[in-house]
Amino acid sequence: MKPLSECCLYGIVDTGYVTPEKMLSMTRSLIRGGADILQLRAKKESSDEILAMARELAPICREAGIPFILNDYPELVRDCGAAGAHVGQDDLSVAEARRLAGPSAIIGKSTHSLEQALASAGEKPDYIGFGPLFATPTKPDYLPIGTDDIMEVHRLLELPIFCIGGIKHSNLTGVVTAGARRVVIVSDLLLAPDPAQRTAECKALLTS
Ligand code: TZP
Ligand code: MG
Repeated sequence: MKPLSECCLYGIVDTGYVTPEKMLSMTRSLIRGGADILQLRAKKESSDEILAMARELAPICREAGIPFILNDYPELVRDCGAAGAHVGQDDLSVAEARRLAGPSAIIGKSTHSLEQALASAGEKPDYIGFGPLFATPTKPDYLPIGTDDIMEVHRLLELPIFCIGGIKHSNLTGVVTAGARRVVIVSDLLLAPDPAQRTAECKALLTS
């Protein structure tokens, strides 16, 4: 499986954008476009529904050699063969998520400010999300933090940092110039006319 250190483009298959019948084909499109790591994010579905979806997506990611991460539900990680789980500020602690998901699981944590990133790094997640940089309909209740702290968070922390929130192909060059090395992109990939192509275009901007 691709190590996190080699992951720069993180895609999220979000059921807020993808209908159930498109989940598998969307996952394959993002992989074809070069997504390095994928997450299943399903905010409205039950844990049984999430487990069923995850059991279908995990083998596709495993075959592609990329980590498959569950948003929340660390207790389902082993059951579905995911590589790990992602927890938010109001979810379980990193330690508790790791205990449930298993010692080799990847545990990621959302952070929404420089201060929170520094505090959360103390919990020893495998990576953090940092954002939302920009206002985004995918997470409408969060205040955007802008790009000013991106350089500083990278200077202060060693772990992989994925900038997130309102990042699109059209602003990605600016985000990279502001210091981002890794990004999560959700709606810009999922809503693109050709998600695989959009993924490839974003990947090119991150690896050139
Ligand atoms: N956490 C912070 S912003 C965000 C999450 C899950 C949503 C990012 O989605 P998009 O569509 O790439 O702005
Ligand atoms: Mg959560």
